[in-house]
Amino acid sequence: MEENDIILIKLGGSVITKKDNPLTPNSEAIKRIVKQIKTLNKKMIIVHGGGSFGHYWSVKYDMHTKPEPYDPYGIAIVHESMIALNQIITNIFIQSRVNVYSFPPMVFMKDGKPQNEKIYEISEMTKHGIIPITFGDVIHHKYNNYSILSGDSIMSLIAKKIKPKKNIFVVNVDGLYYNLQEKKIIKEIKNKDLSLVNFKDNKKTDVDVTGGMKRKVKEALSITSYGLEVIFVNGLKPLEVKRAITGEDFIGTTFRGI
Ligand code: IP8
Repeated sequence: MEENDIILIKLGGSVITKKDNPLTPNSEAIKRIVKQIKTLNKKMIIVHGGGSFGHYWSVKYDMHTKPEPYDPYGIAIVHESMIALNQIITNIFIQSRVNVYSFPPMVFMKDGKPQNEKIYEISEMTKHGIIPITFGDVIHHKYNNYSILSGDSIMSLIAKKIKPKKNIFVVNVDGLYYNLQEKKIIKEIKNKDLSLVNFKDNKKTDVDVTGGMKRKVKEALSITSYGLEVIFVNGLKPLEVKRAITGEDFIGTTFRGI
């Protein structure tokens, strides 16, 4: 498939929820982003993360990205919390007359593998004014196994199939830093060589079961390997998000397609 004029956007959990407060959305941040998205007339697919909803329960019930027969109550409550967060987000979009259509990843995943026809079908919806929205979630695999599927992984598996021309990770920092002390942003990355980035001080937090910034960079690099562009931009600065989408100058990191 040729590169597609769809823009794929991941709204990070640390932007759309208050990560330090369990089960608390950051409704103001969501509203500000939606307000910017509304001004654009673009084909989009949106993915969102779990933040203090899905991650909160995943940690409590010791659930991870590895398929295993987890506690059924944990499976139920993680999924329910993601549906609840998704409903808060979709309501904000729809109240602003941005017509999102929501579905959990089980719609396009089977036994841990993406279902191509479903992903194409979802991309077709963008042609007629609908913005499909999905989210990181707990998914079923065969033999009673379940796993946490990160929204970041969803980004790369959708990107692989439909080749969106831009793949934007909306995060709670200004981009990818060389290191966390100086907070100097890397403006552009043109190859897979990230030896300049110091991930050691980028500790995995105890509230994130899917791997935080390191996982995002891994997925970003896999998306660039399909020849596609990836952007990291700060969702707490919604004007920058808009600029990143429209192609104006913006503060953030661009990973060029390789
Ligand atoms: O925040 C994880 O999605 P992510 C979703 O995109 C759950 O890693 C259920 C923890």
